[in-house]
Amino acid sequence: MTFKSGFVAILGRPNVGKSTFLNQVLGQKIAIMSDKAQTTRNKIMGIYTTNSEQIVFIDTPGIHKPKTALGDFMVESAYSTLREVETVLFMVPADEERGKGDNMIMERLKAAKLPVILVINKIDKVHPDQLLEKIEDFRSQMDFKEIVPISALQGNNIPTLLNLLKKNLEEGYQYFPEDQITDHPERFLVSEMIREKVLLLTKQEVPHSVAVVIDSMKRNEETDKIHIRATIMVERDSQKGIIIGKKGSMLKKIGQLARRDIEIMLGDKVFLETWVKVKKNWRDKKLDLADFGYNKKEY
Ligand SMILES: Nc1nc2c(ncn2[C@@H]2O[C@H](COP(=O)(O)OP(=O)(O)OP(=O)(O)O)[C@@H](O)[C@H]2O)c(=O)[nH]1
Ligand SMILES: [Mg+2]
Repeated sequence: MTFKSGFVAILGRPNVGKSTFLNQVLGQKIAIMSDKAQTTRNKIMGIYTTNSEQIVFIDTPGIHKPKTALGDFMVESAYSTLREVETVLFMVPADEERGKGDNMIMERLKAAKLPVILVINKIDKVHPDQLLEKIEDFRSQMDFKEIVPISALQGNNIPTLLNLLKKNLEEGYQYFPEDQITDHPERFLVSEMIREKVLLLTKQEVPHSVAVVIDSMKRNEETDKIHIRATIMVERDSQKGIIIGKKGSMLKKIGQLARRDIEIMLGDKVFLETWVKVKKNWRDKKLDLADFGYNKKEY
């Protein structure tokens, strides 16, 4: 039997459910998710492997109008995937009107000349009639290879989409070993899980102002736990106060929730120590961006 493989990008505006979809496909959480826009900041590979095929999905930051150097990095890194894939999944939400953001993305997709599958997500939120209108509206804008409505959250129609992708794969290598699920090291996933809890528990500008850096991560022979020391970076003193909370209550909660996820991911007991540090306007400082994992060289 010949082996088939291919690279598939997941692109779209922020908050449409790209990372939720990736995690559903893999049956494992490798990309953090939240109800805040601009959750994903780095491209992240999700590798789906069976006996006869391998699909390398690339989850990308939501495409938006950038207001900071971090935003520039995110949007550029999303578009850069167009040079790395054979197929694009363009994801839009069923419960929102097509907007300028979608139109802008479609212009770039047309120029890339790649096969594009329109994935209409969150169908659990709309009436079927509304869905038909959406399909017609998008069909009039661009020549999609296919249009597939799904619910990434509930898993509806994901097998259909996967089968479609499999059918279109070409003969190719198994690029990654079958037990490899992502290209990022555990350290990255750990820092992301901590950031996810900050997104979950804070609002307004705070989620956008946070970066998480893992200072150290190693097994302690005495406790037989993985000891992790992480620093949560914020942009202002007031944000530091919010992250720490009354008598440290917020930081404690972030740590507890993150530790639970990290233990599941590592399959090991974890001791997590978190610190908070202010780095003024880091989102517009090239050196800080690189230090915090938003390095242009990486895409
Ligand atoms: N009702 C419903 N909610 C969904 C569905 N898929 C995702 N969501 C929710 O939409 C929000 C955004 O999901 P994410 O997966 O973080 O979205 P994203 O496109 O990766 O967002 P960015 O990383 O910011 O670009 C979360 O609150 C999800 O729970 C769906 O099929 N139905
Ligand atoms: Mg995401």
